Amino acid sequence: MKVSSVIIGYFLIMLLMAVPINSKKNKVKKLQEAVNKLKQNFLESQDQNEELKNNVSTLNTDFLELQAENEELKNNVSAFSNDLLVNGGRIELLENNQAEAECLSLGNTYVFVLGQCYYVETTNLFSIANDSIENCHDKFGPTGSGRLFEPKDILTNDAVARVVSTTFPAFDRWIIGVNDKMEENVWRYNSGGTIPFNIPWNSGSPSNSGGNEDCVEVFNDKAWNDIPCTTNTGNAMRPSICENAAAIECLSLGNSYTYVLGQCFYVEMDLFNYSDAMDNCQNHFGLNHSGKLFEPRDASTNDQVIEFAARTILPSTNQKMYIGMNDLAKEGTFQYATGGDLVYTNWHSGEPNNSGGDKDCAETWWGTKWNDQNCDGKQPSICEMI
Ligand SMILES: [Ca+2]
Ligand SMILES: [Ca+2]
Ligand SMILES: [Ca+2]
Ligand SMILES: [Ca+2]
Repeated sequence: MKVSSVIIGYFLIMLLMAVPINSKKNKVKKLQEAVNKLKQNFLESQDQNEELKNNVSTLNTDFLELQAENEELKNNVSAFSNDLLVNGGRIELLENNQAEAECLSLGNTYVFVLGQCYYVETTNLFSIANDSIENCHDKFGPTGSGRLFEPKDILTNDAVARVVSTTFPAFDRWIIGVNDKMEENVWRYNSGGTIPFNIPWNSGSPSNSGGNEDCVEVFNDKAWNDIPCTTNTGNAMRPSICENAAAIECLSLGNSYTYVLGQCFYVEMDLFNYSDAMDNCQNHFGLNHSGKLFEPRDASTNDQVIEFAARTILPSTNQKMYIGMNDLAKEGTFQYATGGDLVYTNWHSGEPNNSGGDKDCAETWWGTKWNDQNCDGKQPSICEMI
């Protein structure tokens, strides 16, 4: 009994001792595991760090590439701007060519100088400057917008004198539209306003010879001389130069204006609905004229004006512009906005179609063709002077 109880006691002791040993072993194992995990985390962190480094490096590369792209875009924009300038120049040339062709088509007594058309009177010679004034009236059409040449600046004076003298070399002096009738030696244009540049008087001029030299001629060397307006005693017979006051007035209003076949047109690039576009046209032709939406009455004017408008609103591609026709009064019957049946039409095929049942206002589209559109949309428009 005693031995067995000793043995049992021994086992008990061993058992008691074994528990803490196992517990220690577990702790060590757990520590080991924790260390392993830390190691693993460290390695993972290292990996992540490596990955981040790579990302940063990629970002740097991306950034450099973006910078390069940005630079390239800048260059493209600059090249595009240059293209626009070049095209702008071409467009101006084109306008000029059309105006010149229109001018020269009037006859061989017309010359085109610095964007303007001049009539040179070499058949009816005048000794009295006043007689030449009336002669100019109808030289640019029945509107009577012709007047004696009023050089607006010295450049125009010199260029016109040179071109006219070389085109008609049989003459060396030309009556122009300048006088000092109101006040002796205060020189004004016939249409009003004093001369805004230093007058290139010929040597000895103005002399007011005989007390009655109140009109002006320009010599072929571009210098001016005062001549009589109202007496012809021993006075030379002179040719004269006429200009188109309406064209000059129109083009002086700005770059969005064109003068086509005796009429002045304005391209409104701001966006208006049809009704506001009609109102807006009234206020764009100076103090002495009103305006209305463009009412095309012949193919030549229609095409030239719409093509000018399309070029004017470049680089915008919105080339749908209101023009002055609608069927607001009677569905299906288009009339001019200021009244009257159409005397000419240029509808695109299938138009006007009143699509959706609410298309009552005319617009340009597809080049010089027309389309019926609703009247509420805001878009550019074309105006004509009245
Ligand atoms: Ca005088
Ligand atoms: Ca004189
Ligand atoms: Ca309609
Ligand atoms: Ca339509």
